[in-house]
Amino acid sequence: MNNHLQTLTQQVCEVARKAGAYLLSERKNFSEDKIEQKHAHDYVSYVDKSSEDIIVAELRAILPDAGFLTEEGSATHNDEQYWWVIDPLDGTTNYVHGFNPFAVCIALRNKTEILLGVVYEATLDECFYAYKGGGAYLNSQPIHVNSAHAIDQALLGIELPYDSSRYKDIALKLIGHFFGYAGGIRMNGSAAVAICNVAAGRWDGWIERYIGQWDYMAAAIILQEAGGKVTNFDGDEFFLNGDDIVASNSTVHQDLLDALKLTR
Ligand code: LIP
Repeated sequence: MNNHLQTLTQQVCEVARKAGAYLLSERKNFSEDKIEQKHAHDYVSYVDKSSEDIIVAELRAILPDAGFLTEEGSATHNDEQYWWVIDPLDGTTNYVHGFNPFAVCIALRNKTEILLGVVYEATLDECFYAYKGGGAYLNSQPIHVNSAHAIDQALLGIELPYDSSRYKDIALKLIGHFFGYAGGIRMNGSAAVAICNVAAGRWDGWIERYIGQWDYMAAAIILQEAGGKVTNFDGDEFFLNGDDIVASNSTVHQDLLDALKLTR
């Protein structure tokens, strides 16, 4: 199984790079009149949809029996044993503003676990990937969290989801709690790249709710394989079907969960 997963992961990296190259080339001609709004401040364009079409077609050829859960909903899953979880463009708001980062995210999961994940950040040509039991990598180099950082040294991502009405109070309390207490606070507009930043030891923790499985699934296994910890807001490690994620270098995980208790 591991040899198979390793080969499959390399094939998925190629698919993600292909979609990433498409995103980069389309950005040269992108203009605001091509944007549609899904909900308030939640954008989509033909670029997200075409990137998804490219990915779905390639993955169908690689694993014909697998189903799909995709952000733009162009393919579905029923009772398949395995299914792909795809965000064809994570960081859409960054993309439409000509800002970075943005990424292609592809994970393969079953009912109980994530088997592999690939996050390709096209602007820096950074391909993060992992498969179960195989370690985590950035462009073929092994990556690991920085578990030496305690909370007062920790660089934390406190991201702001589209759902401002439900999250505003939580976000303000988290920022109020960590500002001046943690080493620093950032937000970058891509859940997947943020979690990979933790996996690569650049950031030490990250929190967000009201996100899709496609936003975090691929990055979550990359972080786990890099020695980090991923749970939901209650600290439960079975987070796969939820919309709330706490990701960390392990060391600061309890600090993040404790801070979330203060928001209730
Ligand atoms: C977005 C992100 C962003 C997060 C949003 C959203 P999209 O994904 O990753 O960081 O704050 O809630 O999920 O829409 O760009 O794929």
